[in-house]
This record gives sequence, C-alpha cells and structure tokens, in this order.
Amino acid sequence: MSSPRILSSALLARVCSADQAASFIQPDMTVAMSGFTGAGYPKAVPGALAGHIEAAHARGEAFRINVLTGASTAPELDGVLARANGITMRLPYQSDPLLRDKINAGEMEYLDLHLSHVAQHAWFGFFGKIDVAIVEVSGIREDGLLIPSSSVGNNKTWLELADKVILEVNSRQPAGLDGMHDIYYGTALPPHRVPIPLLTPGDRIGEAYLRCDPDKIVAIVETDAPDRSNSFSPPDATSRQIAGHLIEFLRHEVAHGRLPAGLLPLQSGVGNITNAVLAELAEAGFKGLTAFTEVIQDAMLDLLENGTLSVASATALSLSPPATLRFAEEIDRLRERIVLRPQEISNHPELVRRLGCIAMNGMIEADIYGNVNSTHVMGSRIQNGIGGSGDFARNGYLACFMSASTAKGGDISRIVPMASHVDHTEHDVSVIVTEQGLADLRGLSPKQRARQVIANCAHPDYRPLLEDYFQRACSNSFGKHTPHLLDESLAWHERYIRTGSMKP
Ligand code: 0RQ
Repeated sequence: MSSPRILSSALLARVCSADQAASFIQPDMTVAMSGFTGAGYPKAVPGALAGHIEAAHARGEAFRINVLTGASTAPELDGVLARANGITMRLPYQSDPLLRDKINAGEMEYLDLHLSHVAQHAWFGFFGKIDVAIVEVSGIREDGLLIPSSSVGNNKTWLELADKVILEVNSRQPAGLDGMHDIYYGTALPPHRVPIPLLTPGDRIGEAYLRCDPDKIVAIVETDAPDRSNSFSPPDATSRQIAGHLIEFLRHEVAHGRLPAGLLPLQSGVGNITNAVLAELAEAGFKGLTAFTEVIQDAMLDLLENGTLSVASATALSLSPPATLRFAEEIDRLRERIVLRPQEISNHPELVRRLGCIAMNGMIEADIYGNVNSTHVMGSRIQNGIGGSGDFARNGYLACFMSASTAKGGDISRIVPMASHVDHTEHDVSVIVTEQGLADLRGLSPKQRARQVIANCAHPDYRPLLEDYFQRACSNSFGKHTPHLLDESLAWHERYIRTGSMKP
C-alpha cells in the first residue's frame, strides 16, 4: 500500500476506514477536532461517528460526546452530529443551522469563547481531559511531521493534549500548502510565559509543520473532499455605503496623522459587508497594507494579488469555489505572502495590541451608548458566537462594528435603546457604521456617544423613536450619566417577539 500524501511507512500501516477510526470514540468522550470557518475540518470520521451514535440511539443506548473545534465547521461535522443528537457540549464558535437550532431549542449545551482563549483554557484544564483529537492534514512527511491543512485553528494544542489522535489526510487540499504555515511552539503556562517574538504580521516565528507523538496516532483516514466553500454575493448598495463611510473615516484619520498612509494591520471579520470593505480599499487606492486577522476571504486574496495588501497573517482560509481554484493556481506566489498560524497566535491579545490592529467586524445590534451585541438575537437566541471579534476589538487600535441599520425588512432596528446582550462593551467600541453613516465614539461620554449614534447610524424610521427615548431618559432616568428608562429599554425587543416588528 502506498499513498503520495503519507510518506511515513510506519504511519501508513495505520490507514483504515472512517468507520474503523470512529470506533475509537466512545460515549461521553471529549473529542477535539480541526476546522475553522469551514476550512480544514475532518470530512469523513464525524459522519461515520454520527452513524455509530444513531445506531446506539436506535438500540436505546445513550451516546453523546463533547465537541471542541477551532471555530465553525460544516454540515459534514456539526451538521451530522447535531442531526444525530450526538453532542452534549460544543465550543467555541459555530454557524451551522441545524446545530444552532439544537442549541436554541435547549437540547444541547454551547460554550461561546474568545477564540484566542480556547487553547489556553484547554491547557489550564478547564475543559477536562481530551480523549481524542481528529485532525485534517494535507500530508504526512517521511519524518512523521504533519503538513497542516487549510486551517490551523487549535490543532497544535489538540495534538499535544489528546490521549489518542485520528488523522484525516485530505488529498484535495493543495500540496502547495506545504510551507505556508507557521506553528509556534513557544507558548507556556503562566508563570513561565515569555513575549511572543512576532514584530510584523508576516514574521515567521515557528515551524512549518505540526508535531505529533506517533504512538498516539491510532488511525489515519484518507479523504479527497473539498472544504465547505463560502460564497460571497457581490457587494450590494448597503454594504458599499457602509464600506464608503468606513474608508472615508480611515482617510480622514490618515490626513490627521492618527494613522500612517499604509494604515495599521487590518483584521476583517467574515461576511459580505467586511468583504465589501476590503474590496473598496483597493478602489480607494491604498497600497502596501498588511493584515493580521483570522480568516482570509475572497476580497483579501484579490488585495494580495493586486498589491493593495503586501502580506496577510491568519489562521484559516475561507474562500468561495472560484477563489479556491485561484488560490490553488497561484499558491507558489501566495506562499510568500500568506502565513497561517495557530489561532492562539493569530488572535493573540498581546500581538493585536502591540501591532495596533484595525478591527472591522459585523454586529447583530448596537445600543445608543455603544455597547455591541455580536451573538444573540433578541437577547436569547444564539446566532453564531463571539468568534475572534472580542480578541481584536478589545485590543486593537480601532474597534469598528458595522451592519445595516435594520434587519428583517425593516422590522428590526439594529440601533436600539439598550443592547439585549453585550459582547463588546462601550469601553471597547471605537466606531459604529451603518449605511446611514458613521459614529466615531472615541473620547466621548455616554450621552455624547448616544447623540452621535442616533444621528449618524439609526435608520430614519427609528431615529425619532430613539431621540424620544433618549430625551425622556435624560429627563427621567434614575441616574443622568448613562440615562435609561429601565421599563422601556428592552421594550423594542419584547415588541418584536410579540408582534413581529419593533415599530409601535
Ligand atoms: O439572518 O439570514 O436569517 O435573515 O442575523 O445577519 O446582517 O446577514 O450579517 O452575516 O454579517 O452576520 C454579527 C452574526 C453578522 C456576524 C453577525 C439576522 C439577519 C440574518 C445575519 P437571516 P447579517 P452577517 C471574525 C470575527 C461574530 C463573530 C465575529 C458574526 C443574520 O458578524 O457572527 O465577528 N459575528 N467574528 O437577519 C434579529 C437583529 C439582527 C438579526 C441580524 N438585530 N435581530 N436578527 N440578524 N441582526 C470571524 C470569526 O470569528 C470566525
């Protein structure tokens, strides 16, 4: 037996079927898997495991596991395990519709964490013992080192902490990924930590390969399957307006000497709006920018190709099918300019603070005082998770949050009197942008911020309602520092749940 992607003859002997590999996983185990924004997740073993779980349930036996990943995965992982009712606890970020429904129906537990915290919390022992790691790689070298796949996520930590390791070797991942990764092995537990020697986004401070004790590798499954590809719609009028406001602001900051001409390292969340902002940066004539971010999406690839971006550091790719093809074709040139790192480094608060990242992320809603909700619809239904938005917003040079001013055809205002859930507090938010305009909250008191947010960001249908709320709160609030009418502050959300619209 031979395989062009598995060059270690000792390990080749451990190749088996996904079904055989899945049999190493028993009820109540904690299983740590690769995968980040639909890239580099195991594609075969979770499906086989879901089959085992369903068979056990059909026999009347309990079978659920705890699932840890890097971030969101795909229907072949989160989807199949959710459908099989196979998950007790899932962390740290998800975006699968089936899984989301199970969480919101109260049928399983979900722990939403800052992505930079996951590896260290695992090392601290906060998640208990990790029984099995299932990690996709793009190849195994003769010396047993693992060539990472299209995402790195927490794989270094999973391989080190798990009792047993199952590898999926995916030959669909471009062989040219070899050399694109930078796995830093210098992290430690306090009090033994030392500064991370990364000075610019493109620095390589570690090794190109993942290490794994060969004795822990119990099974290797060969796959040939694509990542879940994200598709991006072309920027619509709303995202172009949002991008326009943000770029005008960045230009203004450069003109006033608060940002250098090449800006500061960009962090850009996933989604159509952030994709549109990146696209507009090229149009606006910026050159030689850098990115220190989590995910490389389509527009970032365009910027690397046209010279707007000189280098991008991330932990994962998240590309549409056409961009995936382009990436594979140009991988030899891109390898010099893309560095994929463990998420504890790509999102590291110390590095984000020192580099001075410009954080640009989406939001569910913001309140008039600048508190931002990134995760919960109507305060109680999880949408995805905080992801890396907090790692970058809290520590970056600028924390920008963007969304359309309304949702659900105008029935929901995304600027509200009081956020129904807070992920990013008023202390961590610099700029809020909607298609209506931009509120620069830096240096402003709560009441000054409220005036900016209402005037610049609220939709005209809701602006008078917010003005009315704010004025009455200023007159009647118990305290006049951050005025609120507590019996009304969440009434808009309550009205939406009751009537289907926030409008009175
Ligand atoms: O639902 O598609 O069913 O209509 O929420 O909203 O406007 O399409 O926005 O896709 O940019 O997502 C915050 C979720 C925004 C995202 C969030 C409904 C809306 C729609 C999505 P439908 P949009 P986006 C790096 C950074 C946290 C993680 C992060 C996110 C759906 O940006 O997950 O930043 N952020 N990571 O209709 C009710 C509201 C609503 C609402 C939107 N106020 N009330 N429903 N929706 N606002 C990346 C990683 O960390 C991996």
